[in-house]
Amino acid sequence: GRLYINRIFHISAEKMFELLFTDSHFLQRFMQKRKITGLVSSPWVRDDSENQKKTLNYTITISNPLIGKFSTATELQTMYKDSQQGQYYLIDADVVTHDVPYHDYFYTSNRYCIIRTSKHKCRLRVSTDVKYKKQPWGLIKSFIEKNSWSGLENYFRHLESDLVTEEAHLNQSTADP
Ligand code: YK8
Repeated sequence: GRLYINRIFHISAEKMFELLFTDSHFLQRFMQKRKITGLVSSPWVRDDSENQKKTLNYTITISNPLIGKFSTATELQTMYKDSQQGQYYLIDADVVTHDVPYHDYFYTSNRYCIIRTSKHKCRLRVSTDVKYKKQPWGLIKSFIEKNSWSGLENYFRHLESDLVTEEAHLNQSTADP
């Protein structure tokens, strides 16, 4: 796997969860900028193992002539039961892109960890793994990985920088003179 974000924000853990995992204005704006459209999401539902699950469906814009322009995607988010509101949130988000070549071979698993470090601060860690449902040929595997890592790197770089901007906005009104 790869670690894409690992930093402390001057944002409470609860607020960070709200920004990333609810229908927040931040997420709406971010998706709009990344050209992710048609978002339909289910509410959180508790399953037999006490974890909470939620499904998102959306269309991503790829604009790579070799791959295509768009793909529908399904993201299954699992919030583990060890999560504690305002303290600690552990969420796995498994993303399947349905309309890209070799879509039946792989999916991406993103792990989001939000840890309260003080009343107004949290650490956000996001790590990602490309997972296989069936083993592809070596050449195809490296093709999948090259494209996935570059797409993910780009996505999370933007997410981090937008969070830094959001952090500044959230704190400017409350900052000490
Ligand atoms: C989520 C992983 C792979 C996929 C893409 C597939 C190319 C396949 C190439 C062939 C286009 C928002 C990605 C990056 C699309 C975007 C996905 C996002 C960023 C030739 C093998 C969408 C997080 C996420 C997870 C997986 C990403 C896809 O919140 O390269």
